Order: sequence, then structure tokens, then C-alpha cells
Amino acid sequence: GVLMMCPMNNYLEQELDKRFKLFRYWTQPRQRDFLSQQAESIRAVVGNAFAGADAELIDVLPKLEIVSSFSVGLDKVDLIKCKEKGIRVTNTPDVLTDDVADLAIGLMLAVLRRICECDKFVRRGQWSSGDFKLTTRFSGKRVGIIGLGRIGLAVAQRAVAFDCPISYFSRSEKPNTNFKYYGTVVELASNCDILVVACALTPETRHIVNREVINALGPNGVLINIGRGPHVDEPELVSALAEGRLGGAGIDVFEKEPEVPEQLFGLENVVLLPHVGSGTVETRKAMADLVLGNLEAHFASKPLLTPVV
Ligand code: 8YV
Repeated sequence: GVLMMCPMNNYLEQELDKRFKLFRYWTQPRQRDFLSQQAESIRAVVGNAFAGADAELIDVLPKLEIVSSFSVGLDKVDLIKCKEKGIRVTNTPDVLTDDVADLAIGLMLAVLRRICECDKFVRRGQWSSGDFKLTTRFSGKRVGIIGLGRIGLAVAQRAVAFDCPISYFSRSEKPNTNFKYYGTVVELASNCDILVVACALTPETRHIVNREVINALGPNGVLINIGRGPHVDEPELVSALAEGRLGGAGIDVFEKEPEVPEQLFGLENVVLLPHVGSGTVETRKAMADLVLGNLEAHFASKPLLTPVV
């Protein structure tokens, strides 16, 4: 049997139902009882960015062989425990890179050019009372990227087309790029106009954007988060935006999704999105096919398509 942790994609759910004995975890009224009853028959878990396989779940599933995540980020999977127990783990890299990078650029444009506010202005009929205020140019702004992996690099390549000088922070300098490297996030933030979070969430990168980084980015700086909510100290972000210590923010991910700090609702210098970086028909289909392909490969004893553990 395959245990799906939460609703994520209709096509994926239908195909899992066709090909395996599918258990829908979120529909179980008593989840603990359900787990103890079905523990022996669950050989695979399908999770996503919201619900994965933590140590507690892994411990109650003695027959678990594989965790196939409908996400590239694996912060909701206890990778160390999986490794220890010989449980395979797969994710959905590459297929979502372009969409997430596109959305990062969209957020930059939306924040600087006030696209959402302009739209409201027209809909509310305010145009007849005068022109919209002037906004800020995007082309040529210095873009700093935390994490130059697949997504970070795709953001950089797009920003280059807007004549943006690119710099980055990562654990070590990348040998094959000419982008400027900074060894600390504070230095990166001090030397860019737009700071993008594009790294994996790990214990080391939790709150990688803290008060000091936000202050270094400054009153004209913009933060773009298409990574994970906990990368950013959210109360610090909210107070910096409210006090004008940070210029603006475009945010697709939050610390306690779907909860969003209400103070943000009243701010004009922010664009708030409901975690939709990979949310296109095309990409979600490709992600679902990767989850299915990995499970099929595993149960046919073939090489996994996108193994992580
Ligand atoms: C999804 C994600 O939004 O890939 C990731 O890491 O955060 C996402 O693509 C999520 O897993 C959808 O269920």
C-alpha cells in the first residue's frame, strides 16, 4: 500500500489509486489507530512540502521502503532516519525550476512596479481621479541570491536578461560561474538591491535571513522568498517592513502556512502569494509523473529516477 499524506494533485491521486492500494491519510478520522492497523501494509509514503515523513511516522511504519515526495524541498522528510533505516527517498527536481524562477522574477516586478496595487487602483475606479504614483525600475538592479543551486541559477539567468548584476552566497564558491561570491549573507545583503532566498531549508539555513541581514538590505532593499518560510525570521521581516527599515518584499512561502501575519495585509510594499511557485498545470503534471515513475521503478527493482537517499 501507498500512504498519501495530504491532498496535493488530483491526477497524482487518481493514478496512485489505479496502480496501488492507496490510503489517504487526511481522510482518516483517527490517524493513530489507522496507522497501527495498517502499519504492516504501508510500503510507500507520498508527501509534499506540507506533510512528509518525520521520525514519528517512520517509526510506526516498519515496512516502509520508500518516501516519494511531490516537491523538490525535502525539509519535511527525516533524511537521516531514512538513511539509517535503508528507506529510499525521491523528490521532484528540475521539472519545477523554470516555474519557480519565473515566479521569483514576477515577484520582483510586482513589488517594484506595484503591479498588484496598480490593478486595485484601476478596479476601484481611482484612475479617473488622477495618475498612479511613480514606482521603481527593475532593470539593472543588483540581485543577490542565497543558494546558487538549480533554482538560484535559473533566477540568475533570467535576471541577467534584465541587465541585473548578480551576486550570491552559498556554502562554498562555485567554480564555474562569473557571478560575484560573498562568504556571508550580511555581505551579500549589503551589496544588493534585491535579495532572493533560493536555498534548501536545513537546520543551518533556518532564519538565514535574520534582523542583521534585513537591516543590511535596508530601506531601499527588497526581499524575495521562494524558498521556505522558516528561512526568514518572520516577525523581524514584518516589523522591518512596517517600520520602513526594509523597502519591500515578495513572499511565496511563510513560516506557518497557510497562516500569514495579518500586519502584512495592510502594507503596500509587499506582494503575498499562497505558495504557488511550482503551481502550473504543466509542472504539477510533470511532478506527479516523477512521483509515480519513482514508485514504479522502486517496486520493479529498477533504478530510481530522482533518488536523494
Ligand atoms: C509544492 C514545493 O508547492 O517543490 C517544493 O519544494 O514547495 C512545491 O513544489 C508542494 O509540494 C505542492 O504540494
